[in-house]
Amino acid sequence: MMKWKKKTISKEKVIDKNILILLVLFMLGILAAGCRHSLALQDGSGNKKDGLTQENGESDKDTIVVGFSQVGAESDWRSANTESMKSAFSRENGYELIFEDGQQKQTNQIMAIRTFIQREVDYIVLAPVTETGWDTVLQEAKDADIPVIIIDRRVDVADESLFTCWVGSDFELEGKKAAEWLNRYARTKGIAPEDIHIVNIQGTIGSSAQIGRTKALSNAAREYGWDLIAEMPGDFTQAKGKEVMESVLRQYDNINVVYCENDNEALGAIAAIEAAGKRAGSDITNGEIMVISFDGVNADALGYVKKDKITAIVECNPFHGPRVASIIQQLEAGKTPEKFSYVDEEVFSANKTVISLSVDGKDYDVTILSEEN
Ligand code: GZL
Repeated sequence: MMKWKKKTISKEKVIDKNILILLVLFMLGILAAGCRHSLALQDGSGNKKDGLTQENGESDKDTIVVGFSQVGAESDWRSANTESMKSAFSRENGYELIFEDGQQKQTNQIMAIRTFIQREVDYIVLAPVTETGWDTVLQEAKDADIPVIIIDRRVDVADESLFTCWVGSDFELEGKKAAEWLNRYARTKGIAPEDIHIVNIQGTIGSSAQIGRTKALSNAAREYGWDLIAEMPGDFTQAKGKEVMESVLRQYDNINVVYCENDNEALGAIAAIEAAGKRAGSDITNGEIMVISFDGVNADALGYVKKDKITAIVECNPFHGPRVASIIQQLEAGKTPEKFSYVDEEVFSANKTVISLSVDGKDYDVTILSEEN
């Protein structure tokens, strides 16, 4: 039987071999980590890949990929609108949402749309910061055969085939409701039109919401004979609303109505009114300053309505997500959805002087808010 001879290996050789094994293991570890990292980037785990955040992970072939360019995060309305879109276009609902915050700059939104085109998304949804300047990039999306759905504000384009559908509000109607509420209040209280002295704190200049709400007020002021003292941009933000109100209070001592084109501006304006030692409220014949606003999303603003610090809010419905998802499902099924669809909206007040109003031949009930509801 063959004896096994014990083979002795020198100590140096043993150390060399161990170092070699360690080196190979180290290299394998590096390799494995590298792969893991690149897989993470490809599995859409929400890592920033190309400056865009993937909201809900990598898609499989049945997933509908939607690129959404949002205006920004300037107001509570905007946050609610974003939330509505993100919950509608969730992974559970069969979507991969690529979300891009434009930070209220059209250049950012145009860049995002071009990235969506490069990534060959199935649909592009655009909430445009202002109405003009979209023709070129929407033509690029059309050339890439990607349907574009516009939400919220409008786009002013030469060729309306550049977008498939639009979902949003009738902003001029919102303004007409606010103006009609004030008209009925003044008539009921016996306040002469020339004794109504209004400042308009406008939204982002050039946005459909600003254009429509401003137009409605200026037309009503002319029709009813109100004194429209000033119109100044408040950018839909609380800070700017406060700044503008501080400025006009320094310039004018007869302001008795402030028309704020969104709730965040109204909260800022009320802070300025109270800091100036004045009172926000509907009793304008006794020196209060009436605040009228839009949106109805911000809880503080709705709380102010119940306290009559904001006299009336015309609702602007931010919940576009389900409607846009329904449009995409119709398109996926080869159907043709309505080109323009409007969301339903109410008027909120705690002041029972006006419980209904009529605009363009249509009647609208005012929803009376109280501490109970
Ligand atoms: C209206 C929307 C406006 C809101 C503001 O649809 O575009 O922009 O009224 C928001 O609150 O900032």
